[in-house]
Amino acid sequence: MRTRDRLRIAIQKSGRLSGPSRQLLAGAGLRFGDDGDQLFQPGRDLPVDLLLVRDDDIPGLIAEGVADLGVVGRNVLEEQALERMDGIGPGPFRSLRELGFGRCRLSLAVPADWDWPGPSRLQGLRIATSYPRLLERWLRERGIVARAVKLSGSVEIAPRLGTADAICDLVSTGATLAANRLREVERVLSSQAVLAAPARPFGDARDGLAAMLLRRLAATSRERV
Ligand code: PRT
Ligand code: ZN
Repeated sequence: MRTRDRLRIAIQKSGRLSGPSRQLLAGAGLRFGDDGDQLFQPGRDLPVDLLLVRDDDIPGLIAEGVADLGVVGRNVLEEQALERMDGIGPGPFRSLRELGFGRCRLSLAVPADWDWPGPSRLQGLRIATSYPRLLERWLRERGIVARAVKLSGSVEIAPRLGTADAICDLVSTGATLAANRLREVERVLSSQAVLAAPARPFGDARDGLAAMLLRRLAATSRERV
């Protein structure tokens, strides 16, 4: 593998995580030059550069070595780790630190007028989700055979459209579920933004830079207490 002496951190370009991710890095004393580039911003004082991308692309960029670290929801990181795993051996990513923002949960929800005797109610049904691997693992652990129907957006309208019976989607306030007459019944994953890294150390100057960043993040979170 090619050695590098600069650390590249990927964050979401625009969305729920982008503001808090920028604040986090600014709080750790990192400043980036904005030379009009929409994707790449070089570090001003330290050899730490920024990549601005879609959140879903972050695990793949880390796996391919294009980015070294990333700020991404545990929901996205774990789903893509399962996608890349062969069932044996360790996963491709490590989560270095929980970041305390982007909190949400991946939950199962059913039409509000259903009885809920428990997870077995899902047996044989179709469940719409953007997170089929996390859902399938949860179902498998409970011995339930159901079909995950992968949708990339508007998951909450699937039961009304008749494309699925239930959904498994991210929830924060619960307002979206209520507006779609759905009831949250089971939690599949608790999530928040994490600092993600490859499973193995870099073996060059990037390890020291990542350790410095972690020390600074620990110091700023202590100051906030
Ligand atoms: O363009 P890009 O792909 O980068 O962005 P995106 O649209 O895929 O992501 P974005 O910005 O919506 O979310 C980024 C990350 O924020 C997610 O991967 C989660 O880790 C985290 N997060 C936290 C959430 C929510 N809270 C959340 N509430 N992501 C999505 N939602 C959605 C949810 O899917 C549902 O549609 O908000 C709706 C539910 O919200 P409530 O408050 O009505 O329950
Ligand atoms: Zn996304």
